[in-house]
Amino acid sequence: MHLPSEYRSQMSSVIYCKRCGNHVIMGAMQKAFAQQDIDPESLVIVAGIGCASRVPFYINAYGVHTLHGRPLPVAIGIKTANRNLKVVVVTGDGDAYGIGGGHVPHATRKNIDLVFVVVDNSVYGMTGGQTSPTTRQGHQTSTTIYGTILEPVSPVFRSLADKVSFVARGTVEHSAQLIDLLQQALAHPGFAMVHVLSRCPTHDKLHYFDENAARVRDIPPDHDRTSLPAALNLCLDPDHLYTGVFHQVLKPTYNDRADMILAKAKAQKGITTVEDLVEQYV
Ligand SMILES: Cc1ncc(C[n+]2csc(CCOP(=O)(O)OP(=O)(O)O)c2C)c(N)n1
Ligand code: SF4
Ligand SMILES: [Mg+2]
Repeated sequence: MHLPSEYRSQMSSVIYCKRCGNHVIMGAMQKAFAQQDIDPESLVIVAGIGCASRVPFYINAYGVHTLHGRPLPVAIGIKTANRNLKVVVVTGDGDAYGIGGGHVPHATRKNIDLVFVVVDNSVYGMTGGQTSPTTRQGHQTSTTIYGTILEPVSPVFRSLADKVSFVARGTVEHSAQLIDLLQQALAHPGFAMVHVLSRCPTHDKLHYFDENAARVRDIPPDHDRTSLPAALNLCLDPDHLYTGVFHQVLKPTYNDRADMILAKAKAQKGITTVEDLVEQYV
């Protein structure tokens, strides 16, 4: 059995500002890893660029700090190369849905077995609080001083539309629930998206979550998480901002399907060894 402290890296100084949501997220991840008894030797944290994406520096596990918006393709490569690894992507709202937005639907439709933690503080925190894809319409940011014009992207809605096999939302204000959601995501065999409503107190004084705290509700216990229409209804409810597991179904992962195709090809071509395969091309 592992302890949460075993997942703390040797890096002495954490760059996060006071009250930053990333402190809560890191603590929740360490507790979830411990409760799922994940060996740090078999854990890989993959991140892009941004404040949220610095998490791999502070977790005692293998860590890959990739390019801005590129954690998903790197994570897919890692999981495909070594299926024994537990792969967790930590990304920001800008990293995931701005520069990295093109990668998301291709990763989700593969149902690759990894956890995708989207830390949504609704701004580009690291670079000074610019508007991000999830900034709500009318919100003031450092680049939209009269309010953001565009409608925001909804990470939960997009995931449901892409039929992601596990979709959940938590917040940094409800750490016990967040630990539970991360544990469920880690245990899920397939692509598991956890949208975390976070905060950037340095650059976003009027945070969406604070303004909407009264609308936050736990998903009702009788919600049928296997029903996509029921999940969409909860997500689109104008009066409530739901937290919990919206959707979960079991379906073959990318690696499962690759194995099936490989078995079929081997059977049809009579290939049983690597030598048989090479023989076909010489
Ligand atoms: C190719 C490229 N473009 C732009 C940047 C500058 N940049 C660094 S972090 C960032 C935004 C990160 O926002 P988000 O993903 O929401 O993370 P947060 O800092 O809010 O946690 C940007 C634009 C970069 N590092 N690389
Ligand atoms: S700038 Fe914002 S997101 Fe970045 S560490 Fe500070 S509070 Fe956190
Ligand atoms: Mg952000």
